[in-house]
Amino acid sequence: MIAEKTGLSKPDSKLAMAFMWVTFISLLIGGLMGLLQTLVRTGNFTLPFGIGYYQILTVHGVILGLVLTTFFIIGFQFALMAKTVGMTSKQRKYGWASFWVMLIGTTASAIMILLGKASVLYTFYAPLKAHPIFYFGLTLVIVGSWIACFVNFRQLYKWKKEHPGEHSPLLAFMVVINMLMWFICTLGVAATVLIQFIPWSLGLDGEINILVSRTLFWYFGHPLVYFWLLPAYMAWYAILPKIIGGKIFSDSLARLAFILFLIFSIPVGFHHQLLEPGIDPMWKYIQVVLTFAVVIPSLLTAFSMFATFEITGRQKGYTGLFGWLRHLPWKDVRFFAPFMGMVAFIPAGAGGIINASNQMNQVVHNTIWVTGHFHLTLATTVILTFFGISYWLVPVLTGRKIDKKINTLGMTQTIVWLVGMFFMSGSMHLAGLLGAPRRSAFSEYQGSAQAAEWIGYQYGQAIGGSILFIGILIMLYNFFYMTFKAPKGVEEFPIAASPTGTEPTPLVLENWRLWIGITVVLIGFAYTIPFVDIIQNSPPGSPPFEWPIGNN
Ligand code: HAS
Repeated sequence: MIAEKTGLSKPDSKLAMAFMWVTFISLLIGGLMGLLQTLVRTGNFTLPFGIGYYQILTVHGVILGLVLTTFFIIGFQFALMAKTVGMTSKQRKYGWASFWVMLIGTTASAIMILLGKASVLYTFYAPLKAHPIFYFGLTLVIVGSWIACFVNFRQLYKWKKEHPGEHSPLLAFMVVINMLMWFICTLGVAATVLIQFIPWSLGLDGEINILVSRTLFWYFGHPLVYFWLLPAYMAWYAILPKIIGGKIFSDSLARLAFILFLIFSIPVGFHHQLLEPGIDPMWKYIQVVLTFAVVIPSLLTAFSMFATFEITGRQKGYTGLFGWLRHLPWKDVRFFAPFMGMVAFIPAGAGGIINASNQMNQVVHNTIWVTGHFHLTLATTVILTFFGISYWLVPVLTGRKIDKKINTLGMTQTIVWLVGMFFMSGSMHLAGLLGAPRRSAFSEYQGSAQAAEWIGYQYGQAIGGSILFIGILIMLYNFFYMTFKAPKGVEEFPIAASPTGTEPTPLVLENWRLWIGITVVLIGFAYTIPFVDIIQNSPPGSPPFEWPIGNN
């Protein structure tokens, strides 16, 4: 009965729900660490039991930035694929294999961090060295995610064979683009972990080439941010229109935006390394130009969202320049949370463009401005959209319905989150402009006059962090309520229809060979010469640097 209306069978729901559990447990652990960090940075709080600042910073970054996101995304995408193109029992088995491999990897890495043997932050920059099990754990997380990639590829392939000449469902197309991008970019991080970090951490290799490791990391690190963003865009393009009572603005435009992400999101990693010596400035310049190219699909998305809202409003009879804004379902959390995420993306995206501009990057690089940037992009735009998705997805998976109580709590949670983030991310941006460094346990720098300018903002961060922690507690309550307490029933799996009477989507948009080919050529162009140069002109490698336990 439930399967008929939501289109998800019980076994499909169980699989996606397993990923949701890890997501929300991660939210609790990672969020608590974030709260502790902001308290330490006020200068008035010391961590108990010899726990180190960099230890909790690593837990925070790894659990929220890598674990929560990857589990939510893969679980959500499995649900989308099951709904749109179906999932065979064999594919589901592989889906479970991906879950367990990722979970074992996560647990192994988390144990090492908690034991104080991997306080290397989520970027695990060399020459900071972690226990080899930390790197093995990360490898398993990647391998598990690759299993999910191939399940998704297989699902679409099978559907296409059974529906010759038809366009793939938009959401399935988007999932496959995201997983293709993920697969290509994780090859970089897998290479540095397997070839450089693991032998080095086992003591088989005395030294590590730092620039090679960071270049391979950022080859992965920037597409990683779009791996987080694209599932939010899936919801914006194909789910929100249904929630507001409209249709997708343009199927072709949505597909084009996703293809542009595939092509342009990878050959841009140097914009994270603009201040690093050893990379030819010409290649940095080329990758900055490509970075500005990857802004285009986000601008297309902004245009498409405004068009969706306006067309739907006018169809409902709202007139005037901005009259159509009134039709939006402001009291429906499934719309309100992602919409506020969109609004936050306007300043967040502008911040990204500042970061990418070479001269301005000199001002903000390695300051807490960058931390402010990713709390606005990832922790506001993306996470608020993920929360918004959870308000219908979790009830769909548990066979319950979103009720008035959870809707009101969800609205409250969104507002608490926005207020908390306004203080925390706002303070980070401002302190960063005054030069306050990121990744630092210190607050007063032994009474330095310059650091005194930052203290007020550090209090602002602690106030924001505390409000955000309240937001986390509300969200966890909501998750438990939707899982165990909400009234039983059939919740809608909202997927919008494509517009009628428009030009058909061009077939070339599904020419996978063409798009993968262009992606590979562009990566080869942007990376081959500088990478060979980096290897040929390397300075001596570095021996490992390890934190003592209690790494304050
Ligand atoms: Fe970034 C650093 C550049 C987007 C995440 N970024 C980071 C780091 C993270 C991160 C985690 O070039 C730190 C990494 C570390 O640990 O060192 N970023 C960009 C650029 C974009 C960008 C150009 N970043 C993101 C997104 C992230 C993310 C998205 C996570 C999800 N970022 C950088 C650079 C650095 C960096 C440098 C390195 C800094 C350094 O020196 O270390 C672009 O993709 C942004 C484009 C976005 C837009 C906005 C479009 C707006 C839309 C909303 C429309 C609203 C509507 C509703 C319709 C152009 C789509 C409005 C309705 C109303 C009624 C108002």
